[in-house]
Amino acid sequence: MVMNMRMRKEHGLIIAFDMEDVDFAANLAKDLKGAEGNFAIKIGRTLEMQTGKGIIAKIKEFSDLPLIYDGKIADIPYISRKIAEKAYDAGADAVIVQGFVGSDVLNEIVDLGLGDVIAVVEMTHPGSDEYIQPVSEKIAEMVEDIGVDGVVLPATRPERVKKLVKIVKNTYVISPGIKAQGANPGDAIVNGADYEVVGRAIYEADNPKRAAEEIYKEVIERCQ
Ligand code: FNU
Repeated sequence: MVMNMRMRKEHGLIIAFDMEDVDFAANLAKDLKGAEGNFAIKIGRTLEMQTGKGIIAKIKEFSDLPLIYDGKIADIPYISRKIAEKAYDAGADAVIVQGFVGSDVLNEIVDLGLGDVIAVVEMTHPGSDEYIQPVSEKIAEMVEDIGVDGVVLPATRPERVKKLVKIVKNTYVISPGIKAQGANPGDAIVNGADYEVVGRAIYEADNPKRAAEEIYKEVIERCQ
């Protein structure tokens, strides 16, 4: 049984591993070992679909960074629990679950006690305004009451981060949307987020390790 690492409420950069080349992913994980900064790795479905959950174990083998499985779990409690269990067993330290599915699903995964649970409260894309944003404050209250470890808030809407962090006082906040989706490094952290999430701007860069270090530095400089 692999020991899971809990993430802390501190500033850092989460690198989204959404690439489709498994060897490239493994090499980047190795490369990041000596990188300067506070990093975590988030494995998305596009990478997972290449090999299945084995990719989580493979990245774990090459990296000592916290590993988040971003399956955006959104199913009935029984199936959601199964997905989360498989991800934790494969070596994930945290799993991402949709908040809109309701408290029974979130409780089911929190009760496993196998690692961090990160709930999506509001998303980064424009369509998030249609159905999620009108209820995201209620979602934030619900996940705070349940006691999840972390939440996702959109760096693409810094004013929403500022508002929603006041509700989720006891969790860490991770915010995607930097660069490829239009937000600037630091936009979420200066408004109260703890980690920013960056995918394409790192794994599509000529030198991904250097890009990660540079973006990390930019983010940290903005909060000083
Ligand atoms: P990049 N992500 C997101 N918006 O972008 N988990 C959300 O609301 C959310 C996410 C993830 O744009 C997305 O799946 F809840 O290339 C991807 O892995 O920097 C990453 O954040 C953003 O990638």
